[in-house]
Amino acid sequence: MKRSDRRKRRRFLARALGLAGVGALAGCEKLSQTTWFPAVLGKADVLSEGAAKLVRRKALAQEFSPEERSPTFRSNGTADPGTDDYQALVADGFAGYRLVVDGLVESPRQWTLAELRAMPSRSQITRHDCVEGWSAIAQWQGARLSAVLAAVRPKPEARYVVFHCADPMESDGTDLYYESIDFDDAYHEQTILAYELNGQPLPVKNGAPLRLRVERQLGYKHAKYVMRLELVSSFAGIGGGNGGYWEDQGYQWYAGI
Ligand SMILES: Nc1nc2c(c(=O)[nH]1)N[C@H]1C(S)=C(S)[C@@H](COP(=O)(O)O)O[C@H]1N2
Ligand SMILES: [Mo]
Repeated sequence: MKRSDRRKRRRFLARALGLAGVGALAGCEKLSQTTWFPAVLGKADVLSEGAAKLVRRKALAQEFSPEERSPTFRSNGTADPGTDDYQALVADGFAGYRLVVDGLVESPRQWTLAELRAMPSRSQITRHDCVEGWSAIAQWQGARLSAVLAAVRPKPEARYVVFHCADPMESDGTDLYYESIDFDDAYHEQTILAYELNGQPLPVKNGAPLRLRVERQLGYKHAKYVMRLELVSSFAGIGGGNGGYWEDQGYQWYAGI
């Protein structure tokens, strides 16, 4: 191939890649004999890998039928936050509960449980997988996190949603459990702030009155006793700085199943 032809070919290939991705290469012959082809193909692989990852992040977790539900759904980690503030909430049936949503948002606000129940909702029967080696299938109903976020209007620099919980992890009442997810998961179809388990108000042992369900990830990401959502651009200054209580002990931040 003459050098000018090669240049033309390269321009063609660049355009084809830009428009149609790596599929556009199928009709080109003897491309692998050129020295520049492997480099371009390498880049195309990175591009399509990125696209595939996006598709995977949007994919739904498996859902089950009512008959497939586990006979019981156990509790793990905190089974009762046990603080005076939490006891007071339980005592009046969570009438005094407010979900606070603030941080990098245009209009911070609070929701009562009744207001959350009036938000766009979703019900789903999914399998919960804990790293400690147990799984259970249950039905969850809750407000779509996407609807809650739309109401507060995230600022452009917001990248993560941090879930601040009511339960202290130290006996002196400090080190509250917390977790975080990115916007791919926050806007995922199955990501809800659940207030019902198997058709009943969420029991205290499972995170009453509100817990996160983020079905594409492992159990420890599903924050229970959620009191506040904080939108942030980084985890610096929150807990140990790794985006979650267990992450601060060395667990992976992205715990995909
Ligand atoms: N606030 C809070 N959220 C939490 C935990 C916890 O101890 N505190 N434990 C996590 C872990 S490891 C798991 S497996 C699930 C357990 O949920 P369950 O108690 O409803 O079974 O909650 C997760 N969310
Ligand atoms: Mo877990």
